[in-house]
Amino acid sequence: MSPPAAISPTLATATPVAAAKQASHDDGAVQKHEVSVADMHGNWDAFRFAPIRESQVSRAMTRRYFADLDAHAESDVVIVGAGSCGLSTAYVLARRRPDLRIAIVEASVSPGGGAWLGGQLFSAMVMRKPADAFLREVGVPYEDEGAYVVVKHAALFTSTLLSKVLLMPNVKLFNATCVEDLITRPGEDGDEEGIRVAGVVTNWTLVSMHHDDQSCMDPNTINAPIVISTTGHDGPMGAFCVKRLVSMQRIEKLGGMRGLDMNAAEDAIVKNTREIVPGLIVGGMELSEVDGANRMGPTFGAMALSGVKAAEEALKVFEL
Ligand code: 48N
Repeated sequence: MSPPAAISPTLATATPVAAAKQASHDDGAVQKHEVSVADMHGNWDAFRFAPIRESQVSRAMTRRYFADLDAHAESDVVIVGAGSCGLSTAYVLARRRPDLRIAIVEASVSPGGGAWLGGQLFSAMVMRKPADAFLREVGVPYEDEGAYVVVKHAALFTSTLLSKVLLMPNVKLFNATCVEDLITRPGEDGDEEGIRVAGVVTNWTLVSMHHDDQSCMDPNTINAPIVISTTGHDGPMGAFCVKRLVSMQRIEKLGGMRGLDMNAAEDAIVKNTREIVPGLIVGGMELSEVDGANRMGPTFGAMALSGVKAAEEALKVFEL
């Protein structure tokens, strides 16, 4: 049985409001008039959406997703974790090098990590100067308090940054997707100890969470010469890549995040954002787990500027 002809909605089958609003011009050709919300006011009785077939929706989603998955199977950079540091990294990298193909792999359905609230469920977000420079670059409004600035809601920072990153044509966010291992290659002259990182191993997060209670569910991969890991401090998913380096004995042990000291913590994390092993750059709070840096608590300037630094470390590789 031949599949039903796909219904291609035309303006004629669109809402009568739209049809009625078709403008015409001198040569009699019908010019499509985009329906405005105002056109709908008072016309709800006649309101109808353009008809669609469910398969059109399915294909609209799957064609795009699998085209992205195919394109990003070979990426220039993979950023693991779309928290404030990972998103800041992506923003800087994608703007500086629009030719680079950047994949962001985020385990949660909702990117943004810990940056949707300022601290202890309070909404305002504090950033110490000079991180206000990053806010101005991204276009996030803030209140200037002298040595620090306050974004009235952390979600304003995260949603603005996220929307800018998602609009960049060379960036693809794979959310609800977990990095569950690293692709590695022998180090210089075949040194198995000195492995370099060459990409990531991924799976749907819901799958990664159930490896122990389901039969084997093998992963997928993304090859990339540079991986930037910003998976946050230790937790169920946090500090993933550096913990994996320890479990594969590529680094001896983790320093473990120290107690809260805002001044010490933020300077250290920005200054020490770096390539931990060839092919793997670590930034944000994941770095505190490597170096034993202090935590800074509810201030986010170091996350943004660690992202700036991580992007610059990656650019060094591509500008060699
Ligand atoms: O927000 P986080 O946890 O990490 P950062 O480093 O971007 O920002 C840290 C910041 O929110 C703080 O912790 C603040 C400053 N507090 C400090 C303090 O003293 O308490 O984002 C990490 C993201 C999350 O969205 C995770 O879901 C994701 O990484 N993630 C992963 N994504 C993919 N694969 C994984 N294996 C993985 N692990 C974590």
